[in-house]
Amino acid sequence: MARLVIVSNRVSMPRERLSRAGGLAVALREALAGQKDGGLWFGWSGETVAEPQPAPRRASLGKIDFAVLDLSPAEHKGFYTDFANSTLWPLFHYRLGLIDFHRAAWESYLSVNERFAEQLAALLRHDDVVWVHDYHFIPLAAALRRRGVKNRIGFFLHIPFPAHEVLAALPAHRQLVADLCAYDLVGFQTWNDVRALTEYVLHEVGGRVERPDGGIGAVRIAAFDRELRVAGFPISIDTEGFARTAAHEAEAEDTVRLRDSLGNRSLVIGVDRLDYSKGISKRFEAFQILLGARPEHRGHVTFMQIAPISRGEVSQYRQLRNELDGLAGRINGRYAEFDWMPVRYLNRSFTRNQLAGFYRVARVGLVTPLRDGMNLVAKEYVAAQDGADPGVLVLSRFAGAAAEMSGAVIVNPYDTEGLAEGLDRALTMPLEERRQRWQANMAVLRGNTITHWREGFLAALAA
Ligand code: GDG
Repeated sequence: MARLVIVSNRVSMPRERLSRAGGLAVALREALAGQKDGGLWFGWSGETVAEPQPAPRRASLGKIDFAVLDLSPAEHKGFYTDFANSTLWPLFHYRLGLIDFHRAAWESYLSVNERFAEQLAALLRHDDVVWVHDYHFIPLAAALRRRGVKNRIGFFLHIPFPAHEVLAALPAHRQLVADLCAYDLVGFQTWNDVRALTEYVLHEVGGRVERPDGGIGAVRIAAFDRELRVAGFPISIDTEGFARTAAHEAEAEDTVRLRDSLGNRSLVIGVDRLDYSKGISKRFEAFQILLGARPEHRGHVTFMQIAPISRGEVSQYRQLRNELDGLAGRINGRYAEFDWMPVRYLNRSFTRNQLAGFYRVARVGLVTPLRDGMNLVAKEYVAAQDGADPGVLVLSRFAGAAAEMSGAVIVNPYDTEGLAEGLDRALTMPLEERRQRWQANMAVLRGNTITHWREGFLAALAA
């Protein structure tokens, strides 16, 4: 087994508390620790300094080495805020109206990728297998290839890949896709994303696309003088681990406090980074419609939205925050009673264990992104349920998870009245149907855990 090198924007360094980290950080660390020849995790330190040192800062933990680079303030603005978060993020989430494209930001994105490639190339051994993550580093393989790197390099995109004509709104779309083709294997969350890239390659580039016999397995693409494979690898969670944590947390102090605070009201829960892709405003509106149209729910349902602040440096995120503050205030102002508050809106984060306990208390998990690569909250909510009396997942058709969660109540988040109906259906669903739906979802989650995802990708990369 060759050494595994993982590249991601944020590196979870040895000192960081994994209780606050996402399941992905844990899974990647496990992947590195599990390699016989050890692993290297390379990326941004998360720090911005006036004059970044050229060479990476190193650390190690058992068989894992860490190497991180700082960004300069200009790089932080150009590469990270303006290009990754204000151009690629909205574009890939189909929000053309929110894009703020500037050539200087694109140049900064490319030059940070060049700088990172330069430093990484110096650390690589000839038989390392490299696995690059997410939209911050699409051009990295091409930059490594320019430096003579011949290693196997795979890429996994955590967010959706947009349809041809949406992607074409990016002035640099052709170069971005050409750079993507420098990888040996490109993994997406869903086969819908795979289709989006193949359509682009066929119609925009005039490349070749070869689907495997029987339609299952990686698609082969030939374009920009390169051949590569593209496939769907739906990311998942540590299903049994999360289920155990939730069962254990059922009697933890905070879970009990939450349950006591509800009395015999049903809890609807939403947990998201405060991001416009998550459809939180539509969700608030739908809850308001539900209370208006179905007065029987008034006083009997509490909606708790946990939304830690994210990307506060981007103006659209600040606007969203103002909008949600207003919506929560208006709904509570209009419907609250002296002994019941319809919306509990919390701009703070909780530990994974606390969240697991909260999910378990909730009768409904409300996950309504306007577009989402996968959405792990949907999966965590399902895994956290008590199988004897499970809650219902209400899920947007635009989350990657919708392709797998056949037991969810599937909604279109743009249709707020339909969303309110879905919510009503979930709140009034009989026990037998809740159990059947939960079992269907849980069977999928047991058959596809984060370990399956990781091993599936690495096996395909090695093949
Ligand atoms: C990107 C893609 C894709 C949330 N609040 C707290 C907290 N969380 C955890 C959740 C979950 C994770 O963060 C969020 O994952 P999502 O998948 O829901 O969304 P993104 O952050 O947008 O992730 C997404 C994912 O990458 C993986 O490929 O699924 O589509 O957009 O695990 O539980 N965790 C803690 N406290 C919080 O308050 N500890």
